[in-house]
Amino acid sequence: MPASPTSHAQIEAAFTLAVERYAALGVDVEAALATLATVSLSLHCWQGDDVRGFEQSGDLDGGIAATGNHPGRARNGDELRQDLDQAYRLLPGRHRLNLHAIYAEPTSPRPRNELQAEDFARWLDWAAATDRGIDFNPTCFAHPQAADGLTLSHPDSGIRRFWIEHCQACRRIGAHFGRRLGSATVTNIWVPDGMKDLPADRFGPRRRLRSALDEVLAEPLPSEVHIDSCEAKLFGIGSESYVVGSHEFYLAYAVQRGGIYLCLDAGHFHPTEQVADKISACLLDVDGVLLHVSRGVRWDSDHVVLLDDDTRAIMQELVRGDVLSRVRIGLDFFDASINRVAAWTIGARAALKALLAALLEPLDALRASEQAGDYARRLALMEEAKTLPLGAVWDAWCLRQDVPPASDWLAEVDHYTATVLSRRS
Ligand code: RNT
Ligand code: ZN
Repeated sequence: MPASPTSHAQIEAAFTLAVERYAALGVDVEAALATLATVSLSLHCWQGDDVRGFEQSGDLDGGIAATGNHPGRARNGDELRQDLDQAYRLLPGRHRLNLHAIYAEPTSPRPRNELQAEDFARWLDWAAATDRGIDFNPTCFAHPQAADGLTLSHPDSGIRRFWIEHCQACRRIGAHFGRRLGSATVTNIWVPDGMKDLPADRFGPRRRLRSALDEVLAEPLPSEVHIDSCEAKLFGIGSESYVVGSHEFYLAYAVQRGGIYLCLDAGHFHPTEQVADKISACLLDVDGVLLHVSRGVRWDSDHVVLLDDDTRAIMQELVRGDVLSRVRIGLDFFDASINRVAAWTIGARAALKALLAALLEPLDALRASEQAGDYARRLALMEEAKTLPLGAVWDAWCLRQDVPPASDWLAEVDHYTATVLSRRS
């Protein structure tokens, strides 16, 4: 049964009361909203088509998998942009696009190591027209040259060369996006390289990856238009025993090299490790952090992000540490078993709500309790903060930003599904 739209008068009334509740704890709701307005998520294009891309060069591999067969998948750039436009219309704020190299639209097929900015002209024009920044990713998987599960660390110098050239091309394309859009593109390198079973040599591939990265990053690009990032991982399907680009590998690399961001993906660590705890440790000596906000269920399953403890803890760290300016927030999940536009919307709205919750923490009171050594008060305030009227502020924010509050967005997705998605075979 379709829910009736939420009453705007009720939202306004609840907001007024909520502002008072927060004020009583020393929290300025308007200041929190002003900060929230400055933050852009990078919405990942690959949720729209189950990480397939447009090359048709091979099935998804590299140890990642999109499971499910929900109808309505975007089959080309126009459909994917149309779906993204629909998702963006349901998100308060202005958000970026996170694009992968396999979403190129060249006029005639072009190998990945020869990709050029013009192959993304349609994405660029679309982003410019909607005033969105673009972030970018080389695609070092789903390709015959990655069939062994090794790319930048491959023992064959020809294969290594191919992926070095691909990553170099992607950096130039990323810089072109950043220049054209007036907002620095983060180009994030993730390679799947690893081994299913116990390697005899753990050093060799890491040495090769390290020198391949040095070559990839050799060309200087201005930081106003381009930011480099590297993404570590614990394991993948088929790389259970050894991942060349592990967290320690990239953390050390980022520190010794300088000038690059480290990507922390919420699904890329042992299940009891907390990405939230790593942010302050990394940011002391690394230039910046790119987050891949994701939700692993038992493994790096890339489930749709929710307003759960892990996501909330990550956002709390950004606010408590006052590091929003050195952190880019990307989303990374791909669920093919549910409506894909709804998946984007659920995940992105959850990430924004988590950020809003963090901005609405009674931080002065928490810090004062901590400084006084009153840890019972600190714990009590954190606990009470959980049931403050976050939803009332969120709904009012959605109204102000001219997007549907509460679950009203579902009606728009239903309409879009009936008129657009259900017509795709
Ligand atoms: C894989 C990494 C990587 C990918 C995307 C598609 O485990 O998380 O970020 O999900 O590049
Ligand atoms: Zn990721």
